[in-house]
Amino acid sequence: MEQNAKYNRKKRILLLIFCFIIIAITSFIYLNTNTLNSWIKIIPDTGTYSSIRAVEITGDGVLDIVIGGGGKEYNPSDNGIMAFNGASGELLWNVPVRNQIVGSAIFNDIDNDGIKDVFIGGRSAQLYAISGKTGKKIWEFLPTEASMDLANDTTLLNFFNPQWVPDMDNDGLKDLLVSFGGFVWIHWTKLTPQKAMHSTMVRNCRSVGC
Ligand SMILES: [Ca+2]
Ligand SMILES: [Ca+2]
Repeated sequence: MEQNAKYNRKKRILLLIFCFIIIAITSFIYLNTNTLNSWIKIIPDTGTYSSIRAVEITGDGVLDIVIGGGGKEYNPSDNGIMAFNGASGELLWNVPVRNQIVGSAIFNDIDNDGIKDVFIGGRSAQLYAISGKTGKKIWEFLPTEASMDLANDTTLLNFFNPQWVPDMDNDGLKDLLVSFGGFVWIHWTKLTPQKAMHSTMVRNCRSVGC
């Protein structure tokens, strides 16, 4: 009898230890899975009409995030173009702009550092090539000048989403096709084909100067 009681007590202890191990393993997996797979990032005073695009920047095998943004229309912002670590949500770099970046990014490595670079456009004639690795500008279509009248100058329109086209100038790199237009102050009743001021541009991917 006494031996049976000892045996049952041993069985109960082993069962408790087994349950404890199962709970510990399950909790570890649950907590780590949730930590790795989700993050929330809030950028104060910044909004966006741009779509998220994924690209590898950090080299850890988890795609990172590039998105356009900005503040109020016609106001500069430090957060015109932002890159986030896809694994952690950490802000990798941000690019200041003179107005909102409403387009979405496309990618190609044009400085041959092994990291794809970012091509993105927005309001007030902004079109950029940005180093994916550092966030530094490689080129921009029209640098900011103090004399710019962003609200009333009908030549400072909006760049929308660029697309890749075959290499047009034989420099070994695909080139960019991008639409440009949209003067926001013109009333629709006064809109004629001549006043619509929409156009499409083909830009050199390596240098905007060509
Ligand atoms: Ca990554
Ligand atoms: Ca690059």
